[in-house]
Amino acid sequence: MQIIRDRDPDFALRLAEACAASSLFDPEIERRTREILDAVRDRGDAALLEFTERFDGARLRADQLAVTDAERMTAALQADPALRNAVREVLRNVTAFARRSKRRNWQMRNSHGAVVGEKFDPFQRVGIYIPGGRAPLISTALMTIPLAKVAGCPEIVVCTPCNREGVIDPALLYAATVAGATEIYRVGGAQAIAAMAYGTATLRPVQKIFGPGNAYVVMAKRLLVGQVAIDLLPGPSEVLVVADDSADPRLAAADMLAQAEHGSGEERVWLVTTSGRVLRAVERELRKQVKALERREWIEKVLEKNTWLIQVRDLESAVAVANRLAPEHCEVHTRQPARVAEGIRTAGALFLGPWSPTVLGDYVAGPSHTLPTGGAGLSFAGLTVDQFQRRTSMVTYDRTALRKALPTVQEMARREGLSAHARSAELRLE
Ligand code: HSO
Ligand code: ZN
Repeated sequence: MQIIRDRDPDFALRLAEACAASSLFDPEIERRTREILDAVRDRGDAALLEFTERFDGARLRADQLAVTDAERMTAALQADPALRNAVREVLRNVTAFARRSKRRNWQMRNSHGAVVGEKFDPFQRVGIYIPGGRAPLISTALMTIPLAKVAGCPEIVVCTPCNREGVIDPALLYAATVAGATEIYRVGGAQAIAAMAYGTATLRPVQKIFGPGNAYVVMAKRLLVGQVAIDLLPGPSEVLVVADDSADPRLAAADMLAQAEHGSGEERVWLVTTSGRVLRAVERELRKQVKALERREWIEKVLEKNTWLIQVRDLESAVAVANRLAPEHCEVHTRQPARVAEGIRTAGALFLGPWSPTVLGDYVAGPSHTLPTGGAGLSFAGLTVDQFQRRTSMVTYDRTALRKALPTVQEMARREGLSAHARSAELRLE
């Protein structure tokens, strides 16, 4: 754990360390990811099978890459009532949120009286990556696929790694199926992203790739922009707790430990507080609570290398620190959380007050838990349904409106020396 205070002379330097993620620009990860992408582009399914054996330990044939309907059916039959209920409730909140934020076609008249507007169409074929690794991320299936469904995407491809036996967790298969996945492939990592971007004999390419992943998955998405569209760059989990002296250190610590639990070893957690007492108490609570947790070993690694407790003079400075960190999740434990939250503009998701732990956003509240990490929040926002919608602008003029536009068109065309541009408008009014 690193403790830094804004009264320390080296504060700026140490804060910069607390901000600096990121595997996003790691040259070694970039080199290895490029190798994987090139192999899949050049050798298709054969490369997928090799990487699946090397990284997931499963020996598959090409005809086993796609999950069959029978497997999906079996998974659905295995799902017990508790799982069914949980999935239903998550879908309810996620779908309601997505319906609300879905973009709708609109029109208006511009200054010439012409009709201008936008229409939104779903992407026809989208690819969603669901990480495997240390836990089957059932919730990630429910925080991505339903958005594609609400947007109206007809083809929803899911890629997720299998275990050594070639098996995908049945609860994950069930959730992905109920959520609306139309195809599921047992392929993970950067190779899955490459397959969805370039296409292989088994897996036809998609138009846009969504979903979180490890450093290689995130790198693959970054490198393939242009070949496909991507959503954002969601990597290892992060949480920042902003606290004043009214905060309960037990809750702050518990929420920090939760996000440190994912097990990539790259999770990052921060506390920024105006209170020295709260800072010391959170430090104590972290050390105490971690002892009782199942994933103690992994979490302790995060506490050791990726945890910062930051003391600042006032809430304004706390907000400034939050904006620099651009945390994936930001919890506000202060007397007036709404007012503090107003100033925070770079967080993936904000959680206000003591009753709103990040886990609610991870699982059930409604907004997608697919959020920018590693400082990407400075330029990206979390996943929303409109990212599954492709926007087209539309313009309809009539003679009267065109006549009004003509002088400006002529002036612009003359300035740019593009007389054919002017001509195309003039011709219609002769
Ligand atoms: N905290 C993750 C989402 C998640 N948590 C899935 C548990 N399961 C996003 O950063
Ligand atoms: Zn989580």
